[in-house]
Amino acid sequence: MKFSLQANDPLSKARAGTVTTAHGEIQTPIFMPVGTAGTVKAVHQRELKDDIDAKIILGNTYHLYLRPGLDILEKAGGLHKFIGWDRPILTDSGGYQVYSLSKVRKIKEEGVTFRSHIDGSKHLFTPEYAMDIQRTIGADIIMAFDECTPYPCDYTYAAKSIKMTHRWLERCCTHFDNTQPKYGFDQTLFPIVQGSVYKDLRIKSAEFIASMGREGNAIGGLSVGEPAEEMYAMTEVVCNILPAEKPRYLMGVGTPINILENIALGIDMFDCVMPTRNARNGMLFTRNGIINIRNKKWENDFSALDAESDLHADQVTTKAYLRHLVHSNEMLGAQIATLHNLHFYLWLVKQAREKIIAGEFYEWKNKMVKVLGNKL
Ligand code: PRF
Repeated sequence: MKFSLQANDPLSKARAGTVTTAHGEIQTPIFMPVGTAGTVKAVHQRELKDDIDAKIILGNTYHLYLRPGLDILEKAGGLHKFIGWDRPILTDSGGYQVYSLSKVRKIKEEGVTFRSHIDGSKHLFTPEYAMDIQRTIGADIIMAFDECTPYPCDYTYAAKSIKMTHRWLERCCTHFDNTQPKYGFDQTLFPIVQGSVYKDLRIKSAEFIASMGREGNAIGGLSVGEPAEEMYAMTEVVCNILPAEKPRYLMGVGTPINILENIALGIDMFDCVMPTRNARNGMLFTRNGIINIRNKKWENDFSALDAESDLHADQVTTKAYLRHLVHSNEMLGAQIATLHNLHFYLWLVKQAREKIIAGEFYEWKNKMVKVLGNKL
């Protein structure tokens, strides 16, 4: 993997860069649609490519390991081949998903024991196994096995937790560096900063993560219920420590406003289920604010979702029709709403990049933050 910087915004810490992987280039800042179980829910791979030009998607170790399982992924020749996607993929390590989804779990030094949310079967994820699984899935960028602390989290627990996450990281790095990719292309491992909302713990963790000298770095444990101002304060502290010449990935963030504010603090990569999950409930993100398309107010609105959008579905779908589809729980409603939201998120980060290159990011960001919070 390679990372190069094209521009720095003069009035903020925002940057425009390029990540180069074996499956192609990603211009940053970037948003990565979440494709948990080998599918970005309700969107076909051809639409991801041709309609919204997604440059990289995310997969989840936890889900893919449980179903379809490692045998099938390996027989397929890895996740790219299995799903028919030849652009970059990033996989999360399973750490976070085990905490948020599985039934029973025990966190020990060795790893995490959990029961599958699908059939109740018992499993153990260790840092080494998380590397092996991600080698088998075959993503371009794989994540370290960490503990994402909940919010709120007392200081003593958070302090103990980062120590374990750091020991786990050393095990991840050793094992990753002693194993080979399975499908003939390079993979890279990103470590994850933790430390809850405590500045001194975040500093300690960021210094440790930076010292590992990996090709990119991530920030976890945020957007777990804390006020946005606390998230920004932590991102700022951590970005001051993580090396500028490597990409910075903020995990699981966030709203369009969160994304813009974190770009201003030096973040390059984002993922979040918000545009896909909320689409399925009728929440649409637009350049003028948020719409709930289920609202009666759209019942007789026969105007296009967005006549000026370059997304075909935005031009040809009326608000009244999408309201009807979502209201009736029609599958096409989820498809159109998801495509719309992902297109908007990708438009937003692309605009951000253009503004950074033009030296106009800061002012544009402040203007956008004002309108994006509107409820239409
Ligand atoms: N760790 C991992 N994945 C994550 C997170 C984390 O802390 C978060 C937190 N927002 C989202 N996804 N491994």
